[in-house]
Amino acid sequence: MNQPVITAEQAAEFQSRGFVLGNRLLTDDQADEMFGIIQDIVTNDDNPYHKRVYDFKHGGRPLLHIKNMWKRYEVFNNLHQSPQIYDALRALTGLDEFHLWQDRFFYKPPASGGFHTWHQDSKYLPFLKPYTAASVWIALNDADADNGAMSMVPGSHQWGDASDFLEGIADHAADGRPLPDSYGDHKIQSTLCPVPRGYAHFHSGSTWHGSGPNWSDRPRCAIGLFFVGADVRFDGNSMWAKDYEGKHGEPLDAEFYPRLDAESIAAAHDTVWVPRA
Ligand SMILES: O=C(O)CCC(=O)C(=O)O
Repeated sequence: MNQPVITAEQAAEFQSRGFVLGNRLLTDDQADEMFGIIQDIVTNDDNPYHKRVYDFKHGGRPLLHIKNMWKRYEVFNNLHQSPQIYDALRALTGLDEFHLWQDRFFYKPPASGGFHTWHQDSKYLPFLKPYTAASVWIALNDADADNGAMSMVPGSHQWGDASDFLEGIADHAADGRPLPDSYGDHKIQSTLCPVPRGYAHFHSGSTWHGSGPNWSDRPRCAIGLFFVGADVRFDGNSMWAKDYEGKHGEPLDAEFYPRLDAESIAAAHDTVWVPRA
């Protein structure tokens, strides 16, 4: 599929709201193939990665995840090299060069699947400020209100580091409890973000978001790809730095964090690159 995942209108929406639903990225067959791989990992004891599944377990309900699927399976390795994702990132951020910081699947089992606390991704990113971070969240099943789609707070990407405030309301996602009316001078109004299977949803690293439990009899599975601008510098002093490769103050090493630029995308797909107008 080669249609753009993000149009100019969608890029403008991302810039003003901090998130946007993009267009279809994967065919149903591609989404099903990825879902099948993840479903096997989480349900099959004999799968080599089964024991490496982590559980956020917020409120005691499972929210299963593994990072760096790109290192384990070719289909996931191909995903972050998609020219559509690269084009979308350029349109959303105005940058031309990125690193994949990590990918991570998020799996909520039918009926028991748990919520994800309200948070900003930037809290967990060990980089010296300022930097640009944007995530692509690709639904591998239809995600909706019943099976735990994400919700986002429009405009919150412009409100700075709200970690302390968000910690106080993190568990509101457990039961759809409304958020407080305001944060400082800002009015808080969360919005549910359903994503059909195969579609890509984008959010900024600073956007407030969370997701509810899976009350349905369907699984809810997605693969999230977390990208940063290639000009980031690793913050070795961050409390989140310890599990990652990197030297304080240095750029990211493409061996551990694949680099996306015009050259890498053209090489991956043997296509002629058309620069942005
Ligand atoms: O899949 C979810 O419910 C949460 C994912 C998330 O927080 C993210 O992609 O940043």
